[in-house]
Amino acid sequence: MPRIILHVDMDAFFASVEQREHPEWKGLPVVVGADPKLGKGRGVVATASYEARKFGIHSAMPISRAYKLCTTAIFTRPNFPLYLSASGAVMDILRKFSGKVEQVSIDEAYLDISNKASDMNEAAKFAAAIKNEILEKEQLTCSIGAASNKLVAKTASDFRKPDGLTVVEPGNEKAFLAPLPVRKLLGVGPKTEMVLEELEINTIGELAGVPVDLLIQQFGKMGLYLHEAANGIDESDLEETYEAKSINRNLTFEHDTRDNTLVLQVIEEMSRDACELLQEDKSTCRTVGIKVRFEDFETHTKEKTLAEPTNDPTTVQNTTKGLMQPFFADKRKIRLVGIRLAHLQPQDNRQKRVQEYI
Ligand code: TTP
Ligand code: MG
Repeated sequence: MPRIILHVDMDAFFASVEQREHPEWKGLPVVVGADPKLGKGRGVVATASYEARKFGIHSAMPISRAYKLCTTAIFTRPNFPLYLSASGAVMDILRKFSGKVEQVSIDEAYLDISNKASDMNEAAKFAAAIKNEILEKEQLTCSIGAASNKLVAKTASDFRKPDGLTVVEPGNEKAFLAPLPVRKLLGVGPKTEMVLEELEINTIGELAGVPVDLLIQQFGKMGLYLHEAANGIDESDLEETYEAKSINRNLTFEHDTRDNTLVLQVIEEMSRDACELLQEDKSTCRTVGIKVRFEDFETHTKEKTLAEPTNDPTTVQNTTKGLMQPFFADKRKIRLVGIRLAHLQPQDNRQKRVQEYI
């Protein structure tokens, strides 16, 4: 039975999160990166919204060049805590869909769904459900590739961006890759591309047709990889990554609400529930945080580092409720609240540390 692997990659990730937080930026060219300082700025573009890409702006481009290409774009500095929080929320969703997940970067992951789908038809439905949930819960789009291995799934997720879904049937791996330029093959950088170009090898299909000996002669061990990859062969398994050491609880209200008592009640319950988990696990947390999303999707997170690690529900409840208070001054209705307990450590850690000093 062929495996079924999905590769999920968020679209223009940092820029899309910024557009979500600033709905008035939706549909406009947004460039996340260094300060352009009216064209005199140093530093580079982290990413650009698809609207900005139409002007030729892309990741790693000098910000001064991006400014020249589109002076009217919205230039904004990166807000990493915000992207990490969005990334965590997306990864939480992916982990609900499959127990076997490999997070590759802040905005991409592989899922092995061999046990969840029996063919690519089912895989496509599964992928569509993931896209739906990420859009509904996080208001973000992603592109997904489905294939019998990681290499082809990753190439497929990039095939129709943004908001794409590309399925490669088992047996079609080689044919799918063949027309693409060699640069699209994972592991082929500008240097390898240049050497291949000199050999008049421009497409992956052409590369697949080169005898393996010749490639080994030219590239050493990498030659064998190039041969297999160009032929759509990749036996590598997922290197499973596990959730960061934190406990997260989120709730989207049935109806956006301005009922502070209800919000506090939810936060109290989530805090108690999370503390029970800590106690069962004989662990404590050092950092307590909350998340609030308003009706327009603007999202805020706030954290507090405690003087002492704890798993005491009252302490955690008082902290989360305290962090929540300033948000009640806002006139907007609340769409979602969440809590996060982080910097988890074993309960007896402190004792151990004390013993070390004796
Ligand atoms: P990518 O997935 O490479 O790019 P992207 O999500 O912005 O766009 P695409 O739709 O093509 O996937 O990278 C994810 C994030 O990593 C990106 O939003 C910003 C950051 N990043 C940088 O900071 N510098 C870089 O050079 C690249 C490539 C990405
Ligand atoms: Mg991406």
